[in-house]
Amino acid sequence: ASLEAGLRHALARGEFVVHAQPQVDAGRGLVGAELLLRWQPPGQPVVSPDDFIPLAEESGLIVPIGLWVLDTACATLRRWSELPRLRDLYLSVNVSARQFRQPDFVDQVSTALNRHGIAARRLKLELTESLLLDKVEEVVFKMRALRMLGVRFSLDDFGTGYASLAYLKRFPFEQLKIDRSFIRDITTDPDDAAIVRAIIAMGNSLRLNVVAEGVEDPAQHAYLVEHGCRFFQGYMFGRPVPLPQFEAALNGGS
Ligand code: G
Ligand code: G
Ligand code: MN
Ligand code: NA
Repeated sequence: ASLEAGLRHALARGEFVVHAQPQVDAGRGLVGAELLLRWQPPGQPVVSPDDFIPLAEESGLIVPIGLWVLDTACATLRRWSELPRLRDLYLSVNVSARQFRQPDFVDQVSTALNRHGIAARRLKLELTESLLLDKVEEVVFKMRALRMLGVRFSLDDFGTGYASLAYLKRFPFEQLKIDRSFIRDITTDPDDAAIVRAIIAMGNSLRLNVVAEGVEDPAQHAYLVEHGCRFFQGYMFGRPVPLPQFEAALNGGS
């Protein structure tokens, strides 16, 4: 009960913050960043999204929280558009099923884009497989409407759900993220390595940008590059850090 009460007031009190983690291209270097939400109740330890997103989903609070994240992403992109080292990057935002299922979700996204006057192609929305299993027509319809605006989609945590790659063809994704549970032991576990090679090969043949998540060391990176993976996210390239720190690190050199 206290967690829900705290969460209920957190938005009004400005207790949410976002961290940013880089995404890199094997050839071009930094191409974008994922925004990761954190809750910082005053005088208490920071709360991880794993510990409050489920409750936020259940209670419906994910809708206003998700709107805040979306607006924060668009405000950030607006600020970045003035900064030479940051203006070509995209921002990726995690979208919960409950948020995406709101009847006015498309409007919510286009309102946030317009409010800050940013190019829709800078915004990427990360969806998870579970969303794709129900009311497929409705999901495809909304994704197409947002694609037409220029917004791009990423399939997060791929491999942990039930969606097959063949099934994926039905949805207009631009990017696919291999779940980090498959990447962790890639250099020692032949089964994980085989799964990852298969995802990369099929992702590439479906012309999806394949991102490996949770890349922590050069051996994992080398293996992934060797097997045709072009995009990476993980501690090896940068941990999630508070947005001001992310911006300062990049802008310092310009
Ligand atoms: O940073 P990590 O511990 O940062 O994130 C844990 C989980 O929380 C991930 O599965 C991530 O997708 C999810 N998450 C992080 N930020 C958000 C957010 O803004 N909205 C939603 N719905 N999930 C998020
Ligand atoms: O949205 P998603 O479920 O992909 O959330 C990404 C999660 O992975 C976040 O909790 C983020 O902090 C975490 N993460 C990102 N890079 C690494 C990494 O290299 N190693 C580990 N263990 N976790 C990572
Ligand atoms: Mn994600
Ligand atoms: Na993920």
